Amino acid sequence: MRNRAYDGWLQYEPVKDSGRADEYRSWCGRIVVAEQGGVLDTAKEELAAGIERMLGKRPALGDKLAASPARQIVIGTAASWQLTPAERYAAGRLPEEGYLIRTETDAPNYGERLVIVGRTGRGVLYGCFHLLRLLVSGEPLGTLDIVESPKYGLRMINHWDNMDGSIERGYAGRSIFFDGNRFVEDRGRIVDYARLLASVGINGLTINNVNVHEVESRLIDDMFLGDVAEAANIFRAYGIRLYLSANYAAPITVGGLTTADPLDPSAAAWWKDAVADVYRHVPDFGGFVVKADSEGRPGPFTYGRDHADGANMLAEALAPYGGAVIWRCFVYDCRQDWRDRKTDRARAAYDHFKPLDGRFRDNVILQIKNGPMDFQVREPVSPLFGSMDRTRHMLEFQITQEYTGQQRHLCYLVPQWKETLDFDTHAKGEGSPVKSLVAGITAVSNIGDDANWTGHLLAQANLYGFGRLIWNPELTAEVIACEWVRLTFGRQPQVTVSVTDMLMRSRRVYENYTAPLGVGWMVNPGHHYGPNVDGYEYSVWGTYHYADCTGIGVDRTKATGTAYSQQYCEPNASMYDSLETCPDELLLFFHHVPYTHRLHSGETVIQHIYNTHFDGAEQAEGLVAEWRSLEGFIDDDRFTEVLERLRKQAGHAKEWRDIINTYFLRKSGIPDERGRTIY
Ligand code: GCV
Repeated sequence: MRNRAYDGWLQYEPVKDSGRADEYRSWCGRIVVAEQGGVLDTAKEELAAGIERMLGKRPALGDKLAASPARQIVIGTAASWQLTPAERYAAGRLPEEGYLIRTETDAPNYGERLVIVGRTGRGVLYGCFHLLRLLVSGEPLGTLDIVESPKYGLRMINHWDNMDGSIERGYAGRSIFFDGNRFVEDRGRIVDYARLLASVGINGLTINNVNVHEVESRLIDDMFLGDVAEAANIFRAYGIRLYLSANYAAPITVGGLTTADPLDPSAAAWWKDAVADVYRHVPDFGGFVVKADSEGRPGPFTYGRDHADGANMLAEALAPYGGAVIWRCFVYDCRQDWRDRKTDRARAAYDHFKPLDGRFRDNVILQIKNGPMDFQVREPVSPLFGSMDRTRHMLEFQITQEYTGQQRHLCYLVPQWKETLDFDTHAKGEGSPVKSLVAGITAVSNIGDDANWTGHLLAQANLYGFGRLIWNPELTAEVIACEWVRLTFGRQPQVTVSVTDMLMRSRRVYENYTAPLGVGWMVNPGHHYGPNVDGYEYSVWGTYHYADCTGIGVDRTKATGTAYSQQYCEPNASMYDSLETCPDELLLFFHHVPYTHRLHSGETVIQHIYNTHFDGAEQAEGLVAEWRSLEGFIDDDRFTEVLERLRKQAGHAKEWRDIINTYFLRKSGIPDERGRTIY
């Protein structure tokens, strides 16, 4: 039986409106593609298969225009002799991965055609997926004139999959790549995943965890390179380049050397040989993602060297092949002491990397998490963005919901990502948003081998939304949500309105019943699920909120705190530093205040905590009610599985509410103004 959840947003239901179906049939009877091989073959196949599902008939395929049918679809690049000279010219002028879709009715001798033209095969593939989206949306085809290209050249996904089949921070089953310390035999699921990613424009991917353990270190040697090459072939057909996470200490653990010192010629020579081997197997290999000197991973610090030395050694080995080193900036000292009020994890990435600006080779890209801490539901944007003029850097988001409900709670993350992209760093004066400063964007995947890929079916919206947003960061979170709902559940207005509304509200709901005012981290240590206000307060990882009987929050101001606020450019530095101007939602990230401190909203901090927690739990119930109103509009299987998750979320939100409220009532001794039950 067909599993709709598995098909994600590529449902391609039969077109119901008979007038529209007739119109589509008139255009979609034949696909002409003169070029062969690679991504173009995939584009042709995807288009033909999608049309067949929607119109019940597979289009004829050919390499020449035919006299009949009167209308046809023509796809190709500038090299295609079936396009008119003007179309080929236009194709050659498109950006690398751009495409145009046009209805052409007046070129003599060419007939009526719907053309999808790309500068490259990848562009054509993206254009075909776009046309399929138009068909699903019921758009007329008679006057199409669309030109599109992605904002960023690097649009990537990172997997934190281990070769034993487990996934670090995975909430949707096990790895689709690995099991039992080898690659899986059945690669069908990998192909289906590549389709989903390509359909939203992803063009790069790592398949293994940035914490590279023993077996995974060998992905770059003969033991696994054959399998790596096969995986790369699958992704290449969908325009996606394969990268690997590398173990900085591989010269020792894999190569048997005694050192991985970046300035020791033997280590550098070892990497050169290793890289040459990788390219023999995967000629278009993208490069390495490296987590070094972070959370116990090896790195150049062992040898008294810095991150530039380490990254440059790898970059030199990759440069001759056009490969890149993506070096992560998630570097901090995870052993903190609560007595030391100056050391601050939030400062760490900037303190480590800013002084190295200008020292990295051209093919090094620094990968910076959106916030200075670690993917909390609310934290400020990392001040590293825009701080390094002479270093290419990219942005890292987390689609997997480690701190945002682990795909058991609904939390649509696109609004959060948009806030990051739109944040004005002022690095080059007013009007320097993050989105204009980065060379690319990546995110940690949220999929596993669960039948619906993401555990919570509605979490598919985050994977879809990530791809769409980084293709075009000007799209609104709402437009993306709405698009996803229609593609996934069809175009019934009740469903579109309700599910879009649920998605759009969900992050605020989650934030309401979890950690208040940007303070973060009130979760159980280790697995990071469920409330535990002091979970990290009394742990060696020390990610503090400093709540006591008088107040709460981390003082990161210049005068009395860690001075983290000063890592931002003006006017952001002053805005965060001052109690008068710091936004409420980040107040406790930057300031330690008494519970009686009055927010800009007019509420006191303590009353805000009570109110948001009561509201959040109620709003979580509201999500259940809203979903229930869709019974009968959505097929039973998908309806029931989402309902189950939402019910559990509502129950868990109450637990959050009660634990947080009770904790702060007891700490502060200040009762709820509205006299509600706090245990
Ligand atoms: C892959 C957080 C997560 C870790 C993750 C790390 C990282 O600390 O909890 O599981 O490790 O981030 O991004 O490297």
